[in-house]
Amino acid sequence: MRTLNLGILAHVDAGKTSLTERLLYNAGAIAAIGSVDEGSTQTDSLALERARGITIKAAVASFPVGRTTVNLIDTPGHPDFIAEVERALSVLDGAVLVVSAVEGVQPQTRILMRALRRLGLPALIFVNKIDRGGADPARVLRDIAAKLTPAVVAMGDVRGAGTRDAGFRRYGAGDAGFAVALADLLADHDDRFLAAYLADEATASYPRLRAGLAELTRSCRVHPVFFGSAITGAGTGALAAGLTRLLPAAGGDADGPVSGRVFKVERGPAGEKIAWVRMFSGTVAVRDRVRFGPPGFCPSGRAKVTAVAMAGQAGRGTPSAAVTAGQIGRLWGLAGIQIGDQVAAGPDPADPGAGGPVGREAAAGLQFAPPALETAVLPAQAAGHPGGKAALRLALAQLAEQDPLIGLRQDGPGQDLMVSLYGEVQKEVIQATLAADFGLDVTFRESTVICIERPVGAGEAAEFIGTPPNPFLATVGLRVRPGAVGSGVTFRLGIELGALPLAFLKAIEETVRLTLREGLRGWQVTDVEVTLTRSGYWPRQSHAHGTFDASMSSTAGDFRQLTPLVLMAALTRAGTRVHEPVHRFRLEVPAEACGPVLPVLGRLRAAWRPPAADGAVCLLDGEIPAGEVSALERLLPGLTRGEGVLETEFSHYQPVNGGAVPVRPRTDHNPLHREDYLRNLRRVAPGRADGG
Ligand SMILES: Nc1nc2c(ncn2[C@@H]2O[C@H](COP(=O)(O)OP(=O)(O)OP(=O)(O)O)[C@@H](O)[C@H]2O)c(=O)[nH]1
Ligand SMILES: [Mg+2]
Repeated sequence: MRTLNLGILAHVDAGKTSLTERLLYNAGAIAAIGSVDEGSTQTDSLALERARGITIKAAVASFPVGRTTVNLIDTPGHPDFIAEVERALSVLDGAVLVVSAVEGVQPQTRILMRALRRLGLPALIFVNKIDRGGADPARVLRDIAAKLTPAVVAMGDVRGAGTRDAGFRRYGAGDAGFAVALADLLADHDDRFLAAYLADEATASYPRLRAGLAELTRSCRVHPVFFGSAITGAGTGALAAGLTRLLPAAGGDADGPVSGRVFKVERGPAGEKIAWVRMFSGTVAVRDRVRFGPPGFCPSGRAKVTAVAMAGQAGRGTPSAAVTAGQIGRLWGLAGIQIGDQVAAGPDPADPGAGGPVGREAAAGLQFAPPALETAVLPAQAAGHPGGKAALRLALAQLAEQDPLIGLRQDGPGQDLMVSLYGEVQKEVIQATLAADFGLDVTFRESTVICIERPVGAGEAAEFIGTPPNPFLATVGLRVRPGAVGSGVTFRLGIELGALPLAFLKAIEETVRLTLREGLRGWQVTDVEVTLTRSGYWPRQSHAHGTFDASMSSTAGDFRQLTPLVLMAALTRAGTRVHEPVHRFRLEVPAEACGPVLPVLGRLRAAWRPPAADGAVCLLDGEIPAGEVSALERLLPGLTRGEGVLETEFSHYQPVNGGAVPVRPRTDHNPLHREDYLRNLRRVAPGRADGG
């Protein structure tokens, strides 16, 4: 059997979950078809999803199509849950992008299509809801070509659009128009075909054209468009056939080195951790020992797999089960594993980065913007229950396992529990989940925007072993300078590899990354290059007849403690500037509302291009600080009698206040400023300060 790991992506409510249910039913994987509206589908299985009728978590369902097992990942469409899509994208072979035949291309559709094309991920487009009143397949096809990509081809036509009897007819060899469209497409993308075709039109036999289309689809150069209805089932058979004919199957060597990627973590009935893994190479079986950790990092954990089940299998699977290259499976027994981790086996590689990240992230970093908001989660009954906060911290830590982007941390004078957010709906989901699963009542502070710090210039610092006041048995020198925009944190070696034991090197790099989570003003420092310029240690040694003596031998702990001090000193010399996220926006308002809207945009610090009139509609596009978007969303209905349509998407970071005015620090618990530097050295390790 071949395997196809398929994502279903779309704007909220386009019909992903309904389509998933229909495909499962068509394939005989379920006996009765469930409904989103009745809360009975396979993939919206959480109580909250059923109650609200929206997808919150990505869910996997499997079904056969001919000789292919399709592992389908149904993703949420609401932008607050984009992190779920992000994680799914890294394990897919192909995707179906669903577009509503009534609403057409929507803001999230464009964002998703851009991500698919950036990743080179092959995708079919399914125009759903042809049975609904107002469905206009021809208009939506034009919309797709204009707003998503011109490289599309309709795979059939629709009869009776907008009625319960709407049907889809697949084009075949007899449809001359289809053959011409395919020949044009191939000629556009394939010079050899064009030359042969010009010499002799008979080259374009129908099988040749179909084979050419499959090739262009697999290489993500063309997106075939199907039409249908998840509710009536129209067109869904043709789509299923298209999945196996047009999308590539999963590859990978089952006997190769073990390499997999965790894209979902959940808890079983007894609270046990279950990791969903996509295997890219090798095989993992029950009782295998595996190691795991973030991509490109040294492993953060090692454990024995206690049970394995295939994606479509119920329960824990059979004891002999294994998951192998190309497949998706569930692994039990890996207590410390996290979403995004890479799974490997065998001895540690000499170079922690060896092998590199697997999955689509290997080709490109994060596809979507990180959360732009943060808020404090407060236990509602904190006053009466001193244990309330501890219980809340535990519960939030469990939520963070399943969604690391919430970035749980403690902050501020009251050590509030802080989480990062995409939006207000995510807040409601966190609140409802804490109540239902943990019996915890919480409230939130008002969300505020998350900024970043970027270094302004270069700065260096060093501390030497055995040289007071350095109390640690370690020499660390670091240079900080600005990195390219979007490059994150780059760690470089300015010393010879081998000059320092690998464990110490790892300790320094990990500590550098950890320390940069809070810069001089408390925000994450990013787009920064950190170079290790000096290093030194005392080898393991003992007194004459004694055992290992920590007072004369360097340990990784020495490097972990010294690195933040040196790094913050270097960063202080470099200086940092606080940047806030900025969104691109596109606003459609009735022409007469344009006048009143502009001053409001100005107050919200937006910048825009001259408005364009399109009949009775005024189109505005420009940029607005992310922190002002929710205010605009609140004001818009009143300004436009409910007719304004706003699309926003992360664009870039800009210096707060143009960089002119110093920004209030985010927290007050980053004490490592230059004047405190030496004082801190003594304070952090008083025991060592004299003895070292
Ligand atoms: N008439 C009609 N309604 C549909 C069709 N597909 C979905 N719906 C309805 O559209 C609504 C949303 O469907 P879902 O399947 O939940 O959409 P989704 O894309 O999974 O939504 P999210 O996961 O929340 O983004 C439901 O009320 C469905 O019954 C269709 O083909 N025709
Ligand atoms: Mg859904």
